[in-house]
Parts: sequence; C-alpha cells; structure tokens
Amino acid sequence: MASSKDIEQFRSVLRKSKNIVAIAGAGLSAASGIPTFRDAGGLWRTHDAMSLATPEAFFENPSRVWQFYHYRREKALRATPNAGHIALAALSVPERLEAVAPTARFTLVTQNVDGLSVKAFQNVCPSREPELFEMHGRLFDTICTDCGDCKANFDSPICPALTGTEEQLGNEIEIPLEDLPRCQECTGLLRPGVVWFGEVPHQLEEIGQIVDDADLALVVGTSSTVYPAAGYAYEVADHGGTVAVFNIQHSEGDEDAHFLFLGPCHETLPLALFGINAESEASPQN
Ligand code: BJW
Ligand code: ZN
Repeated sequence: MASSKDIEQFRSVLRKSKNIVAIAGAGLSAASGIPTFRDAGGLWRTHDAMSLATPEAFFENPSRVWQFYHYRREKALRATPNAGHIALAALSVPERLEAVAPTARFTLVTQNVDGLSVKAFQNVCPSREPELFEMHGRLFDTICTDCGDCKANFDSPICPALTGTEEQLGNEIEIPLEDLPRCQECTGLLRPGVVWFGEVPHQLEEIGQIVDDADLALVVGTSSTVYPAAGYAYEVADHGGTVAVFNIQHSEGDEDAHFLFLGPCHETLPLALFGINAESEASPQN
C-alpha cells in the first residue's frame, strides 16, 4: 500500500490535472465477485482463452462459448458495483470532481463487459450522461450472426437450454444450434456482443482522442497485456502525462508508472482519489 506521502503527492498532481482518463480492467470488478481472466483464480487459469474468446472458437463450438458467457451473464446480473466503481463514478459528479481536481474533465475507458461501471454511474449520478467507453462491448448485448441486428438483452437465462449450465462450468453439455439464443428478427444464431481477439474494439477514435489529451492516466485492475488498451498508459506518459497504477499486485509496465498503489482497488481508489477509507465509508465524501 502507498504511504501517506505518495497519496499527498498524487492528490497534488490530481488537483492540477486537466484531462483524467481511467483505464480499467477485470480487477476493478473483483471485489464485486466477478472473476478476472489471468491472475490466480482467473477464468483462463481453467479455461483456455483461445477456445472461448475468438470468433473462430465461437463458430467452431457456439454451444461451449454460450455456456461460458451464460455463466458470466448470470454472475454479472447478480453483482453490484463496489467502492472502486463508485469512486470512479464519483469523478463524474461535477461537485465531487471539482473538489479534488477543480479544472479537470474525467473519462472512464473500461475493458470490462459486466456493466458494473454503468450501474455505478447510474447510482451516483442518474441525471448525467457519463463519459464512459465500454471498449470490449457488453455481456448484455447480442449480435445476430446473420442479419447483424444488435440488441440489449438482460434475460435470465438468455434461452431455456442454458438453464442451470452455469452451475457446472467446465462440464459442458452439447446444446443443439437451434436451442441456442436466436435472433427475434430473422431467427439467425446470436453471439454475445463482446469484442474477441482479432476484432476491433469499440469507439477507438474517440478513445484515442481522450488518451491524446490526457495528462493523468489511472490504470486500474488490469494486467495491461491486451492491446490496444495496454498501450494507453504508455501514450499518456510519452506525451508528458502522469500514470498512476492501482493493482493488487505488480502488472506489466508498472515499473514505469509515476505512482503505484498496490492493494485492492476498492480500497486504494477511494483513498487516493478522495482521501477516504473504503472500510469505514459507504461512498466517497469530499
Ligand atoms: C486487481 C484486483 C483488485 C485483481 N484490485 N487489481 C501482439 C502485440 C500487440 C497486440 C497483439 C499482438 N498479437 C495480437 C494482438 C492484438 C490482441 C492482443 O492484445 N493480444 C495480446 C494477448 C498480445 N488484441 C486484440 O485482438 C484486440 N483487437 C485489436 O487489436 O484489433 C486490431 C486493431 C486495434 C486498434 C486499431 C485497429 C485495429 C481485441 C482484444 C479483445 C480482448 N477481448 C477480451 C475478451 C472480451 C470478452 C469477455 O469478457 O469474455 O477482453 S480478452 C480479456 O482480456 C478481456 C479483457 O477485457 C482483456 C483484458 O484483461 P484484464 O481486464 O486486464 O484482466 P486480467 O485478468 O488480465 O487482469 C486483471 C488484473 O486485475 C490483474 O493485473 C490483477 O492483478 C488485478 N486485480 N484483483 C486491483 N481487487
Ligand atoms: Zn438476425
């Protein structure tokens, strides 16, 4: 955990910043009970990434891939934002932001597909459109592989054949194609609305501009191994900005960060951003 001197110095940089970007990953949602991918206990310690997170894998075995995403959807549906999500969402509330960074604009770029940052923003600031980019898509979007129709879908389960399969992930069953989620418009096979390896993440142009403008990057709960997101902190540092990493353990490139807050980010974020202890406070105060 960072010393109070690090926190003081960080708060001073925060206070002077003009464009803050947070780049978030799976560790942000860990305290909400959503498994990460690569670290101990991560989803891909027991499930081969390439057999699940590519378009080729989906077309090869849509039944297996749907069981994986059904498990993830059911978990995310029941999860609630933690103090880390709430601290970042609080930076979107003008009075909260002004109290810690009087001249700054804040944008959250998340690689997470669980929708928890959206929930946190809605809880903290329901009347405001958040500056939030879900660059790897959403678990609760579906895309038709025939007609391309994209819809939000929060059904639980998403189709009857997947009922109960979330209880036995790893012991998959074979579900016939016609029983997997189908398009309401054309009956084509639906796929999850997430960005797989080899696909182009969403809103890259807007995100590129935000990163170009950023003078402070908060790199939160990501292994920083998946591009293009992994490159954003380097870009901010390259044009003279400050990088602060919030991670429970060391991660790729953190030796070059200006600030390193080691610890669970539902504790380190509220403390570093607002000077509050997540253990004793339900939500950030200024
Ligand atoms: C905590 C914590 C707590 C735990 N508190 N911390 C060679 C070089 C460069 C690039 C490539 C290359 N070969 C291939 C590529 C491209 C490829 C890539 O990057 N591959 C790498 C593996 C090398 N990238 C792509 O294909 C991307 N598309 C692309 O590049 O398009 C081309 C293009 C780009 C730009 C312009 C034009 C064209 C697409 C990537 C899509 C990634 N998709 C996934 C799956 C999404 C759907 C799903 O959720 O299933 O996204 S993969 C997976 O990894 C998921 C995540 O969003 C992503 C990042 O993972 P994340 O979030 O960092 O999680 P973990 O588990 O890795 O780390 C968790 C961290 O949290 C750890 O550090 C923990 O310590 C920490 N932690 N608890 C704080 N309480
Ligand atoms: Zn369709």
